[in-house]
Amino acid sequence: MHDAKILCINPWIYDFAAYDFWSKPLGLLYIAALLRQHGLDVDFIDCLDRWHPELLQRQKRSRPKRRKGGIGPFHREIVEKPQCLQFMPRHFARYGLPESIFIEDLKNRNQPEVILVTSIMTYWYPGVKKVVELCRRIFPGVPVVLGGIYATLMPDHARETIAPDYLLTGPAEEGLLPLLGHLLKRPKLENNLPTSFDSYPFPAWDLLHGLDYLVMMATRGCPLSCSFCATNNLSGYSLRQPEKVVQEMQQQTKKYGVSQIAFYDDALFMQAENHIKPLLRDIISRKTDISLHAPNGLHARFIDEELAELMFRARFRTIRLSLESVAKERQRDIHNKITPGEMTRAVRRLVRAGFKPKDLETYIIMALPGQKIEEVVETIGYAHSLGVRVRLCSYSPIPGTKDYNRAIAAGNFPENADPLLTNKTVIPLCRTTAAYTRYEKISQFAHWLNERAWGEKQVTEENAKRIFRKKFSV
Ligand code: B12
Repeated sequence: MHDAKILCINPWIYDFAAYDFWSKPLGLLYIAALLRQHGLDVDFIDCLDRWHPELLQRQKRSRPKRRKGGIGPFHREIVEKPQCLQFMPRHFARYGLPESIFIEDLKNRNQPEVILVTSIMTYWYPGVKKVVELCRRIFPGVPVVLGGIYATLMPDHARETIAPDYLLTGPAEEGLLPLLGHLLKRPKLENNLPTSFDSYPFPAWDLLHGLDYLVMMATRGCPLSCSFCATNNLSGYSLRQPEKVVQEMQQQTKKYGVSQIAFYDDALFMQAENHIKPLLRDIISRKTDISLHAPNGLHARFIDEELAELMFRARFRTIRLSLESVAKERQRDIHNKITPGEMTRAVRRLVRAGFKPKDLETYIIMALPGQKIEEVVETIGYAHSLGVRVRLCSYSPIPGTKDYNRAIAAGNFPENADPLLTNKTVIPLCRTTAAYTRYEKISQFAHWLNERAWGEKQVTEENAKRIFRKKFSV
């Protein structure tokens, strides 16, 4: 029997697809560490736990399936597709622990005094709802506090749909400790609130069953304000001290016996001279066997020769460069983040530093408001001509962003839509089977080109367009 005052829960994912691409509930693990620092007894259930002993036993495995970098598949169970997603020609599934394991996990615990539930993507809210319903059934009367990204971006929807006892928006530290002080009748909890990201204790990774990698942030937020992105609505922008980040890397990888680290930063390369460069030099000087992954898009504009070389020597293994689009008007709109010329130079520098082009990936965005298919095809052709792999991202309209409001004003997205329709897979601005099929073809085209990335089979930019028209357009 566990006997914790505070039970933290990371809910399931409900989606058409999900894979553990370095997916961890970092925010809630920070909160758990912070509460412990304040003397509270904390327990954790991660519905996305691939290391759960009972799950592994049912799968007849001693450890989860995993690929290079520690990533791997979640357990998946097909569930009924919600009404508003019926037009999608795909199964809808719950990813993570089987429900029965989660229920057993709750029942095996003494009643906590407070339950904290996090939330991530807006369109994953059914998992949050399910978790809160089951908690209410098994621990009636225990207050449930909801926070996280969905709760911050759509507080009204969350209050109505999830009906938590308390909902806090934004970074937790400001409101949570005073609230717990009130609920647990420990007013002293309000003292010693962390003043900066560096004054947080390291995330409480020991609360998870097993780890194949760690995730980390060297910065928080982003100084830009791209029209499709919600980061500015979630937190301010701040940099951690490079030496604190390296200290965390060294201590935590040693403690947990892992060597893979994924950065969750939105703007890892901003202010490179006094931040990422000294940070990488420090890592290199320690001669660690740590591999670094950057699954979030990197700003290629800041990759000069020195940074490219530092990235190679510091063992970056996953490099995703944000390109978004080569169309000029689009680039203006998304804050002039990168021009094709800058992207070409960054790729050349990375290759000169030792990376193979096919190990580099570019993020390209598709299905933006008013974006023609030709713009996407042209951007794909350009990226392929650099020899790099293309990673297509379809646009998810995020409440509170400029593009979300524009989409509503232009009649492309319903006001007060179910957040399930903000799922990138459904091509939210179209929401039809035909549009889904059309964009699937573009994904297949990108995949086809990726198979030919670099070397003899590589296709020229002009040929790429022709091949698209001949083989992949509908
Ligand atoms: C890391 C990340 C990812 C990771 C995975 C994250 C995961 N855990 O699964 C990867 C790279 C895979 C990813 C993918 C995508 N992502 Co992403 N991602 C992020 C990012 C950069 C960081 C999230 C994070 O962990 N932050 C760090 C922690 C410390 O912060 P936090 O979770 O917010 O926690 C704090 C507070 O929220 C609060 N809190 C948290 N929990 C709780 C609980 C309680 C009780 C309380 C009181 C408070 C509280 O306190 C915490 C500490 O301060 C955010 C942007 C951002 N700045 O948040 C986008 C973001 C969440 N992603 C977004 C998008 C668009 C995507 C993609 C759809 C991109 C695409 N088009 O393909 C994909 C979708 C993946 C999928 N399968 O559907 C959007 C949200 C979309 C949406 N509709 O909800 C965001 C907001 C970025 C943006 N562009 O605006 N992403």
